[in-house]
Amino acid sequence: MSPSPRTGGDLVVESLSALGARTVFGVPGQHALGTFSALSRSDLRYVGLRTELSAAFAADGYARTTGSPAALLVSTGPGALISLAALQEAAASSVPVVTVSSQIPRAGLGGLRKGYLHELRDQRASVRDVVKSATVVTQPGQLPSALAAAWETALTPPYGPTWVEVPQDVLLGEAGIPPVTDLVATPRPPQPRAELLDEAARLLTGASRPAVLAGGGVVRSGAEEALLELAEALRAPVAVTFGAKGAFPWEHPLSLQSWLEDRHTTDLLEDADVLLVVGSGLGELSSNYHTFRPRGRVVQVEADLGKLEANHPALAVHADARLALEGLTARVERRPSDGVAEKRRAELLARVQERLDAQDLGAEREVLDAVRAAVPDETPTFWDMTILAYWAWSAWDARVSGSMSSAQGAGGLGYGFPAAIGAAASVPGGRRVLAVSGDGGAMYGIAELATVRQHDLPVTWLVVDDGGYGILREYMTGAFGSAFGTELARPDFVALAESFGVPATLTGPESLEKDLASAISAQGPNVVVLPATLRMFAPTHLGA
Ligand SMILES: Cc1ncc(C[n+]2csc(CCOP(=O)(O)OP(=O)(O)O)c2C)c(N)n1
Ligand SMILES: [Mg+2]
Repeated sequence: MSPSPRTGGDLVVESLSALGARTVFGVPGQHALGTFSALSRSDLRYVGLRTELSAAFAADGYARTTGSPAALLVSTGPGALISLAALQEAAASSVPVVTVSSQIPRAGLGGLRKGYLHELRDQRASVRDVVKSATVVTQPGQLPSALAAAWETALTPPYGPTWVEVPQDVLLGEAGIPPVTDLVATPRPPQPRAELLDEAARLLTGASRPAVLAGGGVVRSGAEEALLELAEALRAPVAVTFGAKGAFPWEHPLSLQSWLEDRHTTDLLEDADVLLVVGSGLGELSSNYHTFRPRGRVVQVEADLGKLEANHPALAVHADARLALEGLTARVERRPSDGVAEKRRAELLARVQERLDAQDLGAEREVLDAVRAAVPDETPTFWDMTILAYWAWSAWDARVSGSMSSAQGAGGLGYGFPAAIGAAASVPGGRRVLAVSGDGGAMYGIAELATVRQHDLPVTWLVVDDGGYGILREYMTGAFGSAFGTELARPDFVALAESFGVPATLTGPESLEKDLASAISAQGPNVVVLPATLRMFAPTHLGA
């Protein structure tokens, strides 16, 4: 039998391999079968999820854990559209995900309304608002370069999702060119301009109360070491945003940690005479809900041009965070420690604790402490939109940079479990990962219990079951006196997980640490269900 001719689908798979992909996530569809058939002939590992929402979240989790782009395969129309809510998170959190979507045959492109199944009038227009770039490939010979460009764009700071769509007949047609091996992507991070670094260094060196707010750009660019060096040189205290957990050592004498929803932290940052904001757009969650009013000079280092000065006037440095921090470290004058910043830091953290102590939040703090005690430092953790996660945004002491990820960028429910699946699949043989979801968010990805079983992925999934959309119940009761639409019938999560062949444990606040630790040290996937009604700490931005 003669070997089947190589197709456009082979070009997709060969190109992704040549660019460095090892694992691809996705869901097949009729128009995409050329790619899936080629996958079966390749060395790429395929992890199929049960919805495109979960597949795109898994790609996000993979990319955050590895720092490399994740490849995602989706099909035309509904498959493409369902992935978008998850890609919005990748866009908001600057995560490199390269999506290859199928399309209807070329004969129907251009809004000809021929009525192909899955047809959209203009599929690319639907995705454009979400992704960094969207390309339609119309000839097989275009595929390698189109994919290399998408890979490069995804990995150019600010990282983000990119999109290449390929009509069914291109995927099924002959490749027409030799196998793709020599294909490179060369992302060019934005370089800080020397005169801006000189000026920023002059301001920081001359500051009497410098401070730093470090955002997710520090993690994405691998600038943790440069951040530490700069902070120590300036003796400047450092707060990290929820997207930058672990970017600065939590217990460092200059660490303000990440209590950004606490007015005392806002006050300290506002009081800086020069505030360096690096890798953050100062969005809602990084500015105590836009109540932050810096009184000193702001220096903002940001790779995403549109976020520069979007919230506050600043010395705007359009640059990759690592390059800028290294440039600043080389320029600033080192100052000896006079103990002042350390003292202000200690006072701040004491005030934060006092504020918490004055509220009746013992149960919440114990649950979070139990999870922290059960989870090894280097274990990646993925948090859904649930009350325990909002606690973790502020209170979780991530001990390794990038070890805490959440949907804090776009806030889409259903992130935690599938993103953890992507991270667990990021090394051959699997890597233990923790996912944390509420009962509401758990239902978004519940079908992925089949995926962790099928691929034997070592995900430990903690489900906090409070019988409803707890945060909305709390908000509505607070705002309107009663809640509506927030109470949920839900399955017996333990029995349900077991029906998928995934071992599950029903725990309680007292046994949580022990049960979670033993789940984490077990083999394969497992679920721990914690029935508990947790509350949020009081906000400090209302009335500010
Ligand atoms: C896709 C999407 N739909 C709706 C929401 C609104 N939302 C935010 S939190 C939440 C409730 C989540 O409930 P659960 O997962 O049980 O967590 P809990 O608040 O009870 O801790 C909802 C519906 C959202 N963030 N994303
Ligand atoms: Mg709930």
